[in-house]
Amino acid sequence: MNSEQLAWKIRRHGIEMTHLSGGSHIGAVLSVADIVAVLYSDVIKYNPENPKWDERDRFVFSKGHAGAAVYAALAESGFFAVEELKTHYQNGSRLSGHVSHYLPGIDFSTGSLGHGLSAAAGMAYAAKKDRKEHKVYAVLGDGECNEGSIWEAVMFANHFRLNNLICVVDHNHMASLDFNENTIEIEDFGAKWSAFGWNVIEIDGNNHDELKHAFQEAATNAEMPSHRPTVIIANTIKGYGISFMQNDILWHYRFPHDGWEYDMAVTELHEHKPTDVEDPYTPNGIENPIHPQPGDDIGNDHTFSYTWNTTYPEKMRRVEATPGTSEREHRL
Ligand SMILES: Cc1ncc(C[n+]2csc(CCOP(=O)(O)OP(=O)(O)O)c2C)c(N)n1
Repeated sequence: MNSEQLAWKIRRHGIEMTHLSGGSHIGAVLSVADIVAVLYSDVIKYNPENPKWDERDRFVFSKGHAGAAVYAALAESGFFAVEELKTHYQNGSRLSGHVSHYLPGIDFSTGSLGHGLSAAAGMAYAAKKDRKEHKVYAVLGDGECNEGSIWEAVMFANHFRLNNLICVVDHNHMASLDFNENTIEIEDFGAKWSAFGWNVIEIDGNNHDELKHAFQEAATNAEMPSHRPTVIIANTIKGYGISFMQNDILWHYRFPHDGWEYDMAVTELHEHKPTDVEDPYTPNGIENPIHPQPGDDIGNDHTFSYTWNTTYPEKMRRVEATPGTSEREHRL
């Protein structure tokens, strides 16, 4: 399966898994789907027959709340039956809401944000000590980078010159309740990583060509004498692929409900289905989809504030500061 096909599958499974379970984080699954798809189709060395294979690349999915994306990639890569995806979030399921290492193919349980990069850095350090060739990949959320522990790990990785560590930040500019810039300001994000000694590559994280080039560049960097760890800042859109979920914070926690929400999500996915991909749930899409009615809550901005939004024109991104008030004070 190529990366575009896998990304579509991840999105389709994500819609079904959150729909069936009433589970959260579909927006986060959709933004990271392309990153995870490219990793599993083109980048990470793994063996589903032998998940603990010593030479495998290690993978830490630090934004563990979007676990559905990884579960879908693992099932589609042969680690367990695709049918099991339907158990996501159910009592007794191995597919817990947040990523669990009880599942074959998962190296580290996550969900409590801020810990994944420390674990990944430790794995990369151990690989160096043991003179192992494998690499360690970590995927973080940008809101997650509010956690101080991230920056300890960033310094540790630079100090020990862990160029076998490749971190991808899903930079969708949103956290759980609002845009990052209205929560904790993180820009100039790339400059921060660079100041901490990392090799920084900034790309469109929903573009597979750019992702593949970035991973190649990171692999080349792993051979370089400079020994700097690499971060790929992957600019993405939260909710990417479903028009009414894009850049709307509502879909951090809301799941696609019965009716127009589920029908429209599946219908939109089918409009962009790559060839030779089968939908295991609704093979021909939705026959008579329910459409949103005029009074339905669609296309509204559900963030707590709207001083910054990638889709807003420049002049609307900041509330006009009144004389004598700094922009930051005004935002508060
Ligand atoms: C330590 C910790 N605090 C709070 C949460 C609750 N929480 C879950 S997702 C989330 C937002 C994460 O934002 P980001 O890292 O940008 O990921 P995104 O969903 O945008 O991909 C928060 C605060 C958590 N899981 N762990």
